[in-house]
Amino acid sequence: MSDHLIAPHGGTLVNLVGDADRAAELKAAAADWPSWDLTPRQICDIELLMNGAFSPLQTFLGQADYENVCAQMRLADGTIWPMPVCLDLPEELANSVNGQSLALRDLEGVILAVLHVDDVYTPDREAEAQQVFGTTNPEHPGVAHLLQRTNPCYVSGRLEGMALPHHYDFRTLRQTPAEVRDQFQKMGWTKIVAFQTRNPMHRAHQEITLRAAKDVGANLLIHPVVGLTKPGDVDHYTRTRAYQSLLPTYPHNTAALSLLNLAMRMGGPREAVWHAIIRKNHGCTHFIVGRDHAGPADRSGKAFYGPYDAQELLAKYQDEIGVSMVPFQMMVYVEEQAAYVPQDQVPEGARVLNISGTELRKRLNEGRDLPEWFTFPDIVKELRKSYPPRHKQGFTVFFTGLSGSGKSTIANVLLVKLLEMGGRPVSILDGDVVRKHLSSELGFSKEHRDINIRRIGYVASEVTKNGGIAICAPIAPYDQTRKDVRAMIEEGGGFILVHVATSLEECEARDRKGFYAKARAGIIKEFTGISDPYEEPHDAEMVIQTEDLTAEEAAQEIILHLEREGYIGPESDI
Ligand code: PPS
Repeated sequence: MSDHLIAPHGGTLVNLVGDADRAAELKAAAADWPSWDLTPRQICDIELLMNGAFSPLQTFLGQADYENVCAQMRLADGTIWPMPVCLDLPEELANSVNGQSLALRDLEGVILAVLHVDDVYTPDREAEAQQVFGTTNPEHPGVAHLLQRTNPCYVSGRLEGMALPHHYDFRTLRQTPAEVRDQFQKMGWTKIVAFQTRNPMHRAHQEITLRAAKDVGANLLIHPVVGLTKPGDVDHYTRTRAYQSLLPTYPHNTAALSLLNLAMRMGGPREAVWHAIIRKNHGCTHFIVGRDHAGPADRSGKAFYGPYDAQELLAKYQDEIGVSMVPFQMMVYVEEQAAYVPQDQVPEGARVLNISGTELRKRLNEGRDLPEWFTFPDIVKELRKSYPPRHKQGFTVFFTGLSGSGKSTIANVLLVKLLEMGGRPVSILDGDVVRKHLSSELGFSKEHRDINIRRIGYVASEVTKNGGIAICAPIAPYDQTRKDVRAMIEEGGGFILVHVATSLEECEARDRKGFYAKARAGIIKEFTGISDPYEEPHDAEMVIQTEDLTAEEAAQEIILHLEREGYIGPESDI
């Protein structure tokens, strides 16, 4: 490691991965030890502990360090450390492994490390949320994770690494801090400004990074987080391809790109201090902090932190940490000057252009133009590949309604009409048919109905994610289950809930399968509408009254709705 590079936090770059002999020894011994399958968050944390990105941490925080970090942003020895990095376990396991060695496995069961546990404690997670995030509001993603998805006990002890988690994507960009430092040394870089991001970069970001590097006379490390970010963020594959396409827009040999497998906490000011320390460990001397750094907002759009809180906090600690902050105002495009300008330097009355993240998504969805002043053509190309306009996205039409309401008939007409149009593949998941194949062992209890609907939702979400059309037609009597399925499918495309609102009287009068008579007679138990509940949806995109419409007319109404919403249209393949 070069003497010319900034020293890591705490003075030494930690490396917890032992040699091959020790790893083999541990692997053999671990066969008899208790083991824990690490969560995705814990896998990110353990990678950064093992490779030294979290130097000087040598393991997950023990109780004394944890309490000090929460209360004072310092480890027990006084070193600045703003974010708890803890191994959370269920109570029973945590208590049973005290004084023992615990094998820590990845999602496939490979042992990554061994923790020799000698510290088990039960944190006050509400207090942690308040101290670290300044709130206990579960709309804050860091708080939600802490209060809803974190196990109740934390454990610590000596951590022995065996292997870093394996990544198969963008392998040349996945460097350890030691490898990043090596690269800087080879290139003769000593002054390096780091840029942290969890979003695609557009012209405003390029302008900020260029200016920052120029202002402090440094080289640039674009250091995006590809571990865990905020739900709803653009996936890291798309972002990384976009960063790669941006790199040639910087002066030759002045900018580098490397990926950081960090699990963000979205902790605003404390997170900014943490980010700066992590970059110091990668050999960076400067760190860019813009507006709203790692700061989330609540459901109403209100930010949890002030726009420049992160800058204020890091300003207080930067000298002690030894990394200089490069603060930036939000950059906006001033039309008359045809240039990006910090928001506080916009001339009076000048016309300012900006495209928000929401507006960007909307334009991508509608296949509308993204102007040259906003971003680069290659980045638009990458975003369009992953976020095609609606008429090229997959979607699910999810029918719900009583038995005999006409769901299957309308679904089958819709299927034929969509097939006639051609283009995207269409799959139908009809209630009766699914129960023959996918759910043949299930009955009609609430538990079984929920499993059935979640299976249908899962298959539909796969079809949708891959650009196809899924038509589902189960009864789906429970509101929460329908909502869960909607959330799952909307991650990868469109979801249109169609309530076939034929009344119980009408369904019973038709009684096409003779089931209602049997249900009344008590021969069929738990029959929806008779002896089992049906929760009417209040969030349906369409309500179909079959008393007034033929199945063909109903299907046509749905086609028109899909057209209005942009899922099918003149330029669409379908
Ligand atoms: S659910 O609640 O969504 O899981 O139901 P679903 O998979 O759509 O299955 C409904 C079909 O099963 C037949 N059937 C019953 N329906 C409701 N309650 C009870 N107890 C019951 N027993 C059998 C019925 O034919 C349903 O088909 P459709 O096409 O809806 O009439």
